[in-house]
Amino acid sequence: MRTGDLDRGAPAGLPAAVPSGRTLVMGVLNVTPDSFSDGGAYLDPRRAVEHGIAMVDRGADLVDVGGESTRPGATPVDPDEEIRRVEPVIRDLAAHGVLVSVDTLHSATAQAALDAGARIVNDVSAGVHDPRILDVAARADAVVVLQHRRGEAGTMTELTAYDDLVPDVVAELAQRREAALAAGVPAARIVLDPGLGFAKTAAQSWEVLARLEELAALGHPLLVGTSRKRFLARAVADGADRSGDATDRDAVTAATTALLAARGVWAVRVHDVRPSADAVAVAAELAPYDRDRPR
Ligand code: PMM
Repeated sequence: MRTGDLDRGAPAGLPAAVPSGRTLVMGVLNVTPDSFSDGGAYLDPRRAVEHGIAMVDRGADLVDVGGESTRPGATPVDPDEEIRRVEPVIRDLAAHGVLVSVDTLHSATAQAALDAGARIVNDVSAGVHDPRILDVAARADAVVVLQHRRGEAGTMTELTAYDDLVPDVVAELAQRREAALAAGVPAARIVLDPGLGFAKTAAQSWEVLARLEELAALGHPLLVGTSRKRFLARAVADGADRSGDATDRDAVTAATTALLAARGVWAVRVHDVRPSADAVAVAAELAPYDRDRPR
């Protein structure tokens, strides 16, 4: 683990106005009744758009809009309902000049989101759930985030038996990368994500987080989502996480952002934007003075 060791640049094809040379902060906007930390808060499209813009005002560089909860055991959502939730929100945010990604498993939702102005497709199944999503992204010249997981929301907590955790995660993501390339997504538009908390125990999530250089060796920019996840609970001081309120993990989330930004990941996906934007700024202030940093 060393400064800058995860830096693989930025994906191609994003607007020139997107900052470069530092880690980006992706704000989470869940337009769902049941997401684990903010479910139900932004089901009304007007409130969702207001929250998206407020996140940009607080330092988000892009906003990830999702209409289906990915938490373990969540109820699957029909793509028609998912489109009804996310499409108006994406259209409005894009019209305000916000860079938008869509967090979806479904090709129909990805298509509707791209038509509404999203530029990034974030699929937590990396094209396993609905392989046509990769064709949709390729045709639209979108950036694609391929996240590691096993199984579906209902089964993934049972699928944590790995032969060799980090090499297995890397090999499974490498296969998804091959599927994306075969669908016509250029390598330069692929971002990889280790999928912390997805088919991983708490200890496994910490280990993957510590060993991200093995994932970076595949040569793609990394997106990492630690925000409010259960595995962080053991790092919350004084057992303050006992309330079951996921916002108790916001300070620990920002601490992970500082480390990830120092290591040069492309982006972090967070709910509470301001502390992570500050953490990125801390890493950016220190970076020029680090004589070991790869350039
Ligand atoms: N985590 C959640 C949802 N989508 N997408 C990516 N690429 N990486 C993640 O870690 C990730 C994700 C977890 O659910 P939340 O939206 O309630 O935080």
